[in-house]
Amino acid sequence: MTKHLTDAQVAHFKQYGYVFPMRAISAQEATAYRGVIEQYEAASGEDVNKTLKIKGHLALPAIVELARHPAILDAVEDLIGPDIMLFGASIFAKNGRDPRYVSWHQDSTYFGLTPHEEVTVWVALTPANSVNGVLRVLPASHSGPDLKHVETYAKDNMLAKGQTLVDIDEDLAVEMPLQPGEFSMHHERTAHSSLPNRSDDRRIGFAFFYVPAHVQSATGRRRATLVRGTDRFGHWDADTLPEYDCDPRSMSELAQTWGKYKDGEVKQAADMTSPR
Ligand SMILES: O=C(O)CCC(=O)C(=O)O
Repeated sequence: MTKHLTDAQVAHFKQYGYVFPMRAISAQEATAYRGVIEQYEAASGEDVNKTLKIKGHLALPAIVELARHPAILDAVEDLIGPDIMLFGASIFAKNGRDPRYVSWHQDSTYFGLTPHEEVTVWVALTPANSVNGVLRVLPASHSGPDLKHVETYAKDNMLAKGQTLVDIDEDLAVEMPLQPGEFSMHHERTAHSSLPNRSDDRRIGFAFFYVPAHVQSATGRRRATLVRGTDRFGHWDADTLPEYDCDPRSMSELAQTWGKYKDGEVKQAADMTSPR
């Protein structure tokens, strides 16, 4: 018995490595989350794409709450089972008329997890569509190995290293349009990307990275948060969750983790991992 996804959606995810659209929260709630983020952004004076990355949930209790939303966790449970760790969270916010894009990439090459069972939930806080740079996937790309990425560090690429898969057949790409409050899910090996925002308003999504508790870091001990079930494995130290907005204890952990990721300490783990 599944909790949120239909059997057909579970089968689709297994075969193609993605599924959408599912609803987490109402459109009004999504707009309220957008407000929380934009307030944080105004107060910090910095582009959220530079701050709320990899452990973005550590800045704001509201984001931890969204990551723990029962509708989202029910769908995650349908794919990876009842013992769920939140390994990370990143915002992808494009401004109106923003030339920035996300190149084709697989998260598995950079997350350093073993085995490869991570599932990303991308929650839309604004509409996401063909005009404003919707998330796109390459169906069934999750069923192969980790592929070679070229690190371009290209100016308008929103990825820290401009990591890019070569030889992608764009004609095979599937867009995952969402309304505010809806979410999509993709496997960590599913190749994905997005184009610039050609609309006047922002396109904002928060990506949450979940693993079953038996998945471990292939790059030394790291931190995560048990969001559902029981951790019988103890592979992860606990995140320092924020008790209030910008709690300095969790902000310093966020900055440290994002810095390590950006600066390359979390390396490709493909050689150390099992195929799926
Ligand atoms: O939101 C985007 O444009 C890209 C998202 C992404 O790369 C991810 O969710 O892993």
